[in-house]
Amino acid sequence: MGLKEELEAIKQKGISSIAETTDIKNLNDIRVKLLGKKGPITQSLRGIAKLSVEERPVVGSFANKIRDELATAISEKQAKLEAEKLNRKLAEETIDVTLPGNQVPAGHPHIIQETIDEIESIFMGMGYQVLTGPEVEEEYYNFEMMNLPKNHPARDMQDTFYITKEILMRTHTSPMQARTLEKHDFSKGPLKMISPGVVFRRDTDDPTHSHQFHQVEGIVIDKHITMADLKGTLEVMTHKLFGDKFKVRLRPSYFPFTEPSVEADITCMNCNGKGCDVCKGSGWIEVLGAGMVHPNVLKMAGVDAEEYGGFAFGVGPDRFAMLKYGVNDIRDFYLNDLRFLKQFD
Ligand code: FA5
Repeated sequence: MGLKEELEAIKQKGISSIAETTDIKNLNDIRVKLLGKKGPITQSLRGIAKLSVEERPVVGSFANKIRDELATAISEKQAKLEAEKLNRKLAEETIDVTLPGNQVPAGHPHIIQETIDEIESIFMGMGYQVLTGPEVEEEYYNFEMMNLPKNHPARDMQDTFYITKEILMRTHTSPMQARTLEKHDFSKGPLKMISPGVVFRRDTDDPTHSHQFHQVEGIVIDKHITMADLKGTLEVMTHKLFGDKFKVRLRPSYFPFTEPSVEADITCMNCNGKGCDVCKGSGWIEVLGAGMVHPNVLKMAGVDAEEYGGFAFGVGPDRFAMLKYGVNDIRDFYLNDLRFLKQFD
């Protein structure tokens, strides 16, 4: 057999083994075997020396052509096998979009937070700014600036967690009245502010009392503000929160930082006003304290009490949430029992 025929036979054999293989690894072995240094083409070219000078370049370029053809056949086959492999993989991994998805449990804001958010949006709609203040507060702002000097008997109304003699856990959000009054520039307009937050008292826990609860303070100071403005504002708030579902009553009360002072009660949600354990037999739940800001509070904060005056209130959103969602024990809000919380999803 001449060298050319030998090369042609190598090519045919190579082409058919490339065609037969179905495996990329095996194809690679074929490449090494056919085209490598020890492969049949290189081996047969050893015989080129025996050829005439004219024949050598002809057979040499024929050998190169065969090598190129085999290399092309191998890479084409490789591309084909890889495409097949990819298609197989894609077919195996097809996603069945009709299968039901995995439910990811999602949380939601606590209902007290939702109640606070609702109160905030009611007051923002009436042009109030929303500010927050420190929970660890100075005795000076919590009491002194609220017209409760040292040894004032009304300090006992709010049993206090003291950290030092001068630092305490705030017992109400009212210190935010003093803090904002001090800073407010009345030449730029009236003060209308609410301040939500957590407060702390050494109260004994019961269905309507917790030692840690929330308040939303409110204050409006301008010229010519009257008690009727306070009443109207509280009516708007309760109406927007509860609709006509509950009755609201205002009764005279006492706070050292307001004069006159009132408290507002709402029909007990548990007994609908008949009297039960939750409302201690009264048929009413107290939800807020309010009044006309005492001139001493204004004066201490550097505000001209002759010219300016207004009202303030402190509402208990925990009690609102009890009424709104029919919860008859405030402690349920703080136990974080998922069975309780999930009811409000
Ligand atoms: C005050 O704390 C006054 N600072 C409110 C105020 C502000 C009056 C501005 C005048 C002007 P009182 O202690 O009554 O007031 O609390 C106000 C509201 O907080 C109550 O009406 C009630 O809704 C809620 N509250 C009071 N104590 C508790 C408690 N232990 N647990 C849950 N809510 C409470």
